[in-house]
Parts: sequence; structure tokens; C-alpha cells
Amino acid sequence: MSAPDPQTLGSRAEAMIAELATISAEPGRLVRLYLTPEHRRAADLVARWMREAGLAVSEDALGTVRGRCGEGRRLIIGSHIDTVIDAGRYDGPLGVVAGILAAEHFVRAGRPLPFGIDVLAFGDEEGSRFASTYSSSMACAGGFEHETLPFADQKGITLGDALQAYGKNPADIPTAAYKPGEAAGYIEVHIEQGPILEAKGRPLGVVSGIVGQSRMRIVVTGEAGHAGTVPMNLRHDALLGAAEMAVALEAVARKHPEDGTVGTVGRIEASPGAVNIIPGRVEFTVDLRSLTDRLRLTALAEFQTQAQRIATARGLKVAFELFHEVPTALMSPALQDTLAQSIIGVGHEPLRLPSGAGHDAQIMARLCPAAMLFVRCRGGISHNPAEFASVPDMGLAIAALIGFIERFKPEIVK
Ligand code: HGY
Ligand code: MN
Ligand code: MN
Repeated sequence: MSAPDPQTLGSRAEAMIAELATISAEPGRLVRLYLTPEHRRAADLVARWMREAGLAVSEDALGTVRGRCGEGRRLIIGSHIDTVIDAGRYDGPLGVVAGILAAEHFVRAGRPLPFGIDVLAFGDEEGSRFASTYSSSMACAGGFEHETLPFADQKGITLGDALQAYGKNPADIPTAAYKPGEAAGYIEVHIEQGPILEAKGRPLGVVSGIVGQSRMRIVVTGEAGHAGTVPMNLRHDALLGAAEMAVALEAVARKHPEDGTVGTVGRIEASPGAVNIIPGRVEFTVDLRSLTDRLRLTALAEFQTQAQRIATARGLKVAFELFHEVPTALMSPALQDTLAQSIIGVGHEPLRLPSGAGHDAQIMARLCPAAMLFVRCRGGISHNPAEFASVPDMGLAIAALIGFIERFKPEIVK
């Protein structure tokens, strides 16, 4: 079997990622949400690439596109093709394209492996359309949360209805789950979305663990009033209360920088939303993460205490709704070592680092031993159209993934 050429692999990956990036709901920015016409077009393009690579293609009840080759227990290689709003083009697609090109290498060589390969293109990792997230990988891991089916998007379309409109039947969701023992391992190639690899001058890294996340919806209720006639000391301004709570979240997250706690208010909406009305109601989101579940839950409780104190002091009401929680997931030590060997095999020193971003790997780690290969990205920028991974680095990652597949031994993985 000819040795993989990183430059060729990197150039092919760049071209495929560029083609996928043209599929967007909006002309001026990249928006590709779960179960939308753009998801359908992207899934069809990925399915074509999988067939051209010699993989048998199917699509499961959640819309995950699956490319399969070989027999026996499965080594699953996956990532997602949905995006955030105004996204970069590498977050997700790099992992799917890397899987297709790596699997193609073995199909073309015609040398059967002692296990089969499944390449998966998940459709709902970002949670950009519905309050649920990871629903496609959760279904593969056998943990789909049926209580998310009534969750509606901003147009009032529920996840269940969107699945039906996409041609799926929610009753089939259990069929997407891998059978016990069927999956021998999972590996995901992903841009780091952080600055560490670049700062250390390393193209590739081995992920040690993925932080857990808590996502909350906060509703602050005050009293709408005339912006011109209500004196400042008599106001119950929901927006100022929410603003003070957002600053309190920042203070909680900044308290212990060593424990990697981060807190973000990503979305805020004031109503009734007129220039001359004191906001009577504000809804905002909180995304809180930390290196351990204990630290994250402690920080979340502290934020809620602070928010309640602020509401009481301002004569406001505050309601908290936790709509997403995923625990910290450690990556398989055995697979981390195999991945480290594969990075050395392509001539680089492996760096081990945690992931502050969530990934499908933290769900698939519930199904089987999981690993992640991080790829350096310029300035650590992500969830931003300036996101960039170089052709040489992507080529090295795919060559390392091929080396990982060659070294992978299902029976010893714990
Ligand atoms: O939010 C995250 O960490 C991931 O990009 N979905
Ligand atoms: Mn991602
Ligand atoms: Mn992302």
C-alpha cells in the first residue's frame, strides 16, 4: 500500500471543504442548520463523496449520513456538517472529509482490515436550530432524548415535525443506535478552536478530555413603562437586571482561571423592544463550562444565587431553565496513546490538551472508547468566518488518521 501523501490529502480536503462551504441558507455568511434544505444538500454531497470513495452509503433516522467499508466490529470516524450562525468552514466538515479520505485509502489498497470502518456525518452537533444538541450522535450512542422532540425552532417548527418533513419517522429513532459491542472505537478529527497548538508550534494534538457544559435560559421579569415619565428610582427595568446578571456570570467565571471555567451570554432579547419603553421582560442564554463537573455545577449554583440577589434588589422576578447539560468526557487512554504514536509516525511531537469546545466525541464516548485528533487553526479562531486550517496541517492530520487506523486494535482498547 502506497504511503499517504499529506500534501495531496490536504489539497483534496481543502477543495471538498470549500465545496461544502458553498451550501448555506444565506448568501453572505455560512449558516447550515439541522434538517433544513441546506442540510439535505450537504448530506447529498457527502453521500456522493462517500460513494466515490468506495463506501456503502446509508442514512439513519436522524439524518446522519453513514459510509461503511469492511466487516466486523466498527471503528467509527465522525464529525458534523451542521454549523453555527455565520460559521467558519472547518468546524465539523474537516472531520467528515478526513474520515472519507482515510477510509478511501484502505478501500483503494484492497487490503482488508481486522475491523470495519464507518464514517458518520452528524447533522445536529451545534444545537443552532433547536434547544437540543448532539441529537444525531446521541441516537447512535443509544441515548436520544425523546423529550426534545417537541422543542421548537424560532419559526415554531418542532424537532419532531422537522424530522418528518425531512423524510424521517421519529418512531425509527431507536434503529439508529449501534448494538452493544458493535462499535470498537470512535475517533474525530477537528480543528482545535483554541490557540494552544499554534502557540506551541505544533500542527496536531491529542485530546485528553472534553469539558462538560450547562446551557440555561434565564427570564427576567420587571415592569414595562414609559421611558420618559418613570423616574429612575421607581423603575423595574428587566434589561438592567439582566445586564447586571451577565456581569455577575463573568465574575463567577473569572474567579478561578486555573479551573478553566468559562461563562457566556450568547443571546439576549428584550421586550417589548421599543426605543421608548422600559423593558418589562428579558430572556437571555447562559453557557457555562469548566474542567470538571463539580466545578461547573458549583459555578452554576453561584451564578444563580447572584442572579436571584440582583432580582430581589431590583424588584424583579428571575426564572432559570436548564435546557442542556453534558458531563465532562475523558478520552480513552489507550486510543490517546495510539493517536500519539500516529502523530509521531508523521514526524511530529504529540501535544495532549483538553477541549473547551464540545464535540460529538463526548457523546460517542458513552458508546465505545473515543479519541480526538486536534488540528492547529490560525489564531485559535472558530465560530467565525475567519476560521482557518492550512492544507499541510490538514494533510498531516489525515495521514496521522490513516496511521491510527493501521495501529488500531479493537480487542485491546479500553
Ligand atoms: O459549543 C460547542 O462547544 C460546540 O462547538 N458545539
Ligand atoms: Mn465542531
Ligand atoms: Mn462548533
